[in-house]
Amino acid sequence: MTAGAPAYRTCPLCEATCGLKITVRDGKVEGIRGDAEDVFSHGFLCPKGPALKALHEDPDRLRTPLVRGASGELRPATWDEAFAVIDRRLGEVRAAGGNDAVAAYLGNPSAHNLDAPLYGRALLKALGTRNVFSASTVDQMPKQVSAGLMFGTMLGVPVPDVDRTDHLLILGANPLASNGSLLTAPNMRGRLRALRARGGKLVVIDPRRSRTATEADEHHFIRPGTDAFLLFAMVHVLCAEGLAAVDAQVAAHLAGLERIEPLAADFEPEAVAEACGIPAGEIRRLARELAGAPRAAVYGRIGTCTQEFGTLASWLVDVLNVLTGNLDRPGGAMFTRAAAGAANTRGQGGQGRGVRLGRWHSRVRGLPEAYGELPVACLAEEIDTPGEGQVRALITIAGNPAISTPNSGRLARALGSLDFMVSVDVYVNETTRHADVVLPAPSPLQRPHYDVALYQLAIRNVANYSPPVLPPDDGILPEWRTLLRLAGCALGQGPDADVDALDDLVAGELARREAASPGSPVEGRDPAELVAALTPRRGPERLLDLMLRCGPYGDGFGVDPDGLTLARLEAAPHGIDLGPLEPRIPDVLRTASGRVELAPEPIVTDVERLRAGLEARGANGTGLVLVGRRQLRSNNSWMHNLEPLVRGKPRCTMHVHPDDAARHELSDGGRARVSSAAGSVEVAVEVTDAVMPGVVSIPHGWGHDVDGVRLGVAASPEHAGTNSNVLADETRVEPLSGNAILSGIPVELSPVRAAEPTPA
Ligand SMILES: Nc1nc2c(c(=O)[nH]1)N[C@H]1C(S)=C(S)[C@@H](COP(=O)(O)OP(=O)(O)OC[C@H]3O[C@@H](n4cnc5c(=O)[nH]c(N)nc54)[C@H](O)[C@@H]3O)O[C@H]1N2
Ligand SMILES: Nc1nc2c(c(=O)[nH]1)N[C@H]1C(S)=C(S)[C@@H](COP(=O)(O)OP(=O)(O)OC[C@H]3O[C@@H](n4cnc5c(=O)[nH]c(N)nc54)[C@H](O)[C@@H]3O)O[C@H]1N2
Ligand code: SF4
Ligand SMILES: [Mo]
Repeated sequence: MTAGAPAYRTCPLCEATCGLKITVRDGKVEGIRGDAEDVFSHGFLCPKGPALKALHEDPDRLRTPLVRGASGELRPATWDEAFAVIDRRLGEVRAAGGNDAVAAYLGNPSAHNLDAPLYGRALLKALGTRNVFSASTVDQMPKQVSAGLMFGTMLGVPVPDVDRTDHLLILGANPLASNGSLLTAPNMRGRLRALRARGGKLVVIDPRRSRTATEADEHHFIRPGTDAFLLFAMVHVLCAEGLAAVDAQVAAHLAGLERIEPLAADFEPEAVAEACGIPAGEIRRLARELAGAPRAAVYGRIGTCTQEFGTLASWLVDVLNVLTGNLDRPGGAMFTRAAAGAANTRGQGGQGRGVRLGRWHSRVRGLPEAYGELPVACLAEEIDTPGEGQVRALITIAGNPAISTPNSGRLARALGSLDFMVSVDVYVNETTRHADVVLPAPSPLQRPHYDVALYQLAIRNVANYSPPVLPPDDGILPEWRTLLRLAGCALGQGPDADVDALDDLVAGELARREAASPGSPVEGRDPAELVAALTPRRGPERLLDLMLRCGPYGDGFGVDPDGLTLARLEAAPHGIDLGPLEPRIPDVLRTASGRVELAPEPIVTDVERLRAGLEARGANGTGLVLVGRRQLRSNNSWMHNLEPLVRGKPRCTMHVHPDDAARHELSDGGRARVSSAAGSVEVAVEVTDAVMPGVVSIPHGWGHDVDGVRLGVAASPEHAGTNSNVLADETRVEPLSGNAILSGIPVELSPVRAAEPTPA
């Protein structure tokens, strides 16, 4: 029996980046606990962290490539066989339909590892397709659009300084279940309790009394999709009562302030109260208390994004942060200064190019691109609508769009009709069952880790690198090699391109960009010399070392010998704390004006739609609507095959308020039929007053009992659940961001009576 020293690893499953302490004996994981010495999480973890063991050992987790055989079955194959098929069939599709005939979809876990962010870009570039989709347009794209327009970069999103604030207003987020989003902060429960213990106030706005709401000083139910009305009314109060007090440093770099008051004019609390379901007096008090708190932050997340006015609501969150003097000051909403990967960490007087949206449009519906991708709500129609530019092949990477995107029924049919599909994934699930080739990715314990994306949104500046805990399974390729080999096919280099040579190109390109970047510590240096200095590293570690060394804390390849390198992170298994957030305006800004754009034109224009929406509410804002919810032991669509997480009472239930249950003759523990414009499902009913009247809630990510999946646990009748995105209407997107509207879907309910005995 050999038990090595414990291994330390950052959990890659959500945005909280908890440190794990993993004991391994004889090559097997013995136990996973929170790492008490982790500089950021201090031992905190949730039940999903230890489930990495079950994930690693899951017999259904893929360990070899699969190729669809003549009989139509996916069967094990060698990598060479798999790539030979990919090279030939992708080549055929592109020869017949051009580059745009191949679409790509990147799912959520690709933001949680090193490989996809660093090498996915190389693959997309090689594919040269405009049909790039991701989970971002069923998630945070509205915030990225509002932040991009206001501050100039897509990840320049202010995060609430939770540890120092006196007043936190949360809308549409439930960090006690989700562990935070666009807010990297392990142990949010502890942090929120500390906020209250020091005399601070926590206010939650949510159509459900969420776990976070039960911990708050104050919770207000809000009618789904009406956050922009509420927030505008608060802006109105601040302006009308002379409570706006912009911070002096921010005021010196601010444009558009004078446009805010007139824009808010129509949204007085009395005008929006009924639509929101929050009395006008309460709205006034919320605004006054926010303005009166010494340090306060407004934070909105997915409930404020996946809705009709997502970009407006996301923008108004930061308008309130500006007007109350809380943007960019300790205890307010601040910008992280990440150690690696952020485009805006060096001072350039704040000037930049800003963001350009809508550089191209989707073929069928003409929806605009944002940050190089099209709304995933268009994916099905791009596949099933004939004509030039029709998508005939799809590559999915770490994504399950068949469950996570709107109108799953139509998308499933579309996926089934493709000429060719490749998936890089760890399971055969609702999406990858349609693939002709499935390429496995290693388990998280078999790969190195650094949260390039999430550390850009952390409430402290931190850096933590984890080496692999276990050696790879025999013959499995690291994901970055798979992505580069796919790129090789797309580049016409055949099925076994020289991956190391491609990797050298990627590293060379990154070094070239750094050397050409004004203000970089390596500005003007020879890129080849920089890459040579990273020897013998390659792959993601080489790129990470390069980014760290050129980053704001880096050694600059000799400029600051005490600066950060990957080697220093390797010597610090519990991570390195780089300190609390500090004010960063103007240096963080990358708008063309070099200012915070408080009233960006596309957003101002959209206010007219909001006014119309308010008028329309009066007439028809009273029907039943559907929202989602997240659960601590679940992670989107893909961790339901792990027995330790799904055991216990069924989680995929519809929450219905007792009044609505009575009206629709639904009973707790019974079943209901739920119908919308897009489809209809049957779901288990849970009657609870934790959801407001007029609203029902079904968690997304379920509905695993479909043909062809290989999910022994998840697909079983007791765990399969219901796919709520059958109900989401893919034709409804938020116009500025193209984000799908998943919250506030009009539905109708009816009881499902116990099955009548079927006649023999
Ligand atoms: N109605 C409704 N729909 C929603 C949401 C909602 O709130 N309501 N939320 C939306 C949000 S926020 C998101 S982010 C999306 C998520 O949408 P997706 O990203 O499409 O779905 P996930 O469930 O995260 O699926 C992740 C996939 O990656 C695979 N996987 C896991 N680890 C790895 C790995 O290391 N490498 C590779 N290659 N594959 C891996 C899993 O097997 C799974 O197939 O869903 C969205 N859909
Ligand atoms: N355990 C667990 N953790 C996760 C995930 C998971 O699936 N499970 N997914 C991860 C991902 S991909 C993401 S993006 C994050 C998301 O993290 P969060 O944004 O915290 O997501 P939720 O927990 O779904 O909380 C959203 C809340 O918005 C409310 N809501 C719905 N509609 C509206 C509305 O119109 N207005 C307002 N004010 N509220 C509304 C819902 O009732 C819900 O309580 O979580 C991440 N963490
Ligand atoms: S909260 Fe849970 S899932 Fe998220 S990083 Fe921590 S242990 Fe992992
Ligand atoms: Mo997400």
